Amino acid sequence: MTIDEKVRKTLKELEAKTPDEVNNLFAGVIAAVESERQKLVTRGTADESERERLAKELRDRWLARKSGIISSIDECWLKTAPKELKPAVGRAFNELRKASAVLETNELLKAIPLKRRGKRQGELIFSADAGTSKMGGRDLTLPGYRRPLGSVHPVTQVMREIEDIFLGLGFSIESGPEIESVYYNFEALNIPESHPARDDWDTLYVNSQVLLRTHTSPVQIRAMEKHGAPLYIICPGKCYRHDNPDSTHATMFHQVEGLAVDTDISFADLKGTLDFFARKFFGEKIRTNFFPSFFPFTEPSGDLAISCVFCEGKGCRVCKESGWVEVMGCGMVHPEVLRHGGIDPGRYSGWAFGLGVERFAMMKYDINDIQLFHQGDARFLEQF
Ligand code: 2NL
Repeated sequence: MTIDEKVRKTLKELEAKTPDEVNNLFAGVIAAVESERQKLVTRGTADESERERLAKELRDRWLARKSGIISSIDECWLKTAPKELKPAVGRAFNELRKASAVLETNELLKAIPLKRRGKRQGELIFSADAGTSKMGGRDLTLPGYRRPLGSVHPVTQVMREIEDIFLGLGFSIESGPEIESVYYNFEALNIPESHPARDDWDTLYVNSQVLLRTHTSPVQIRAMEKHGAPLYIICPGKCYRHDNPDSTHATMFHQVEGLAVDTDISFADLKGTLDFFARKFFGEKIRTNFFPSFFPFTEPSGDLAISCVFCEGKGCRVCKESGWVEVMGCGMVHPEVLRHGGIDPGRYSGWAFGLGVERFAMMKYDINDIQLFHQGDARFLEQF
């Protein structure tokens, strides 16, 4: 029963029949006076007008001549008390009157502090049982701990650099799920079940139909389905392989794949675009070369090589004395793959490429171990 309900009942209804029971009842009321006052004093108010409003509100709730709690106690408890209880009720009522003098508006105004603060802070102080042992004496108004500013991860930096070059050429960025279906990761890309990439060794399976994508190509299939042709996109993101980790292999790595689909797209467009991209990324001094290669999703397929940045093409250990370093795979999109993306290969053609971001970062910054990117060692990361 709330205090407001109690004071509207008679002593008989409240089953207070002895002086002790009457005293207990009044003790409860005096405790309520003190607790409601304390709450307001601890909370404080944001400004004078709020202080006046809240002080008057509390004063009227208890002391208002007609409808206040004290006058209700007078009416319901004192006036209706049986003769034999009257002296006890009278004494207790006088005690209550004295105790509730702290609720006079002037007394409250003196006791309630002004606390200037934001809304959220006000809620915290109000709700966190301020001043009680629960708060453990903590000062919620102290500033937080400052942490040193970090830096953008080198893989993210390189990924953004690659994105910027293609955005400048009018490409859009697409992203998609890292947990993929066998269909989007393999079947739609013309990778038959017998292909070595379908082997358990290379792929992390969730179950027989669901896996962690081994490349970002499934995003490109999804984009073809969603937007149709013409389409100029790049797909950056995380990929996963069931590989033994070493200095050039990691279970998780990043890829950027690109796709251009339009009427009359030729291998010349691929060569021109990727040559432009490689010069922007590695510097205008480098030269590019395309070597024949094989991917099930492109025909013909190629590997793009750049002239070795260490020996400038003369031949060294890095380029295995060839003068060329392979940097990415590419090719003309296989007609079967266009069809899986819902695009008519009789009308449209396209080129595509795929590159490893960690590998690009290793070439750019002369890093010899891919594991360094994923170990989170600040001594390594703060160099970028
Ligand atoms: C590599 C090779 C490549 C592609 C990725 C692609 C995607 C679609 C259609 C056709 Cl939807 N091709 N992607 C094409 C050629 C090579 O990546 O070794 N990347 C690290």
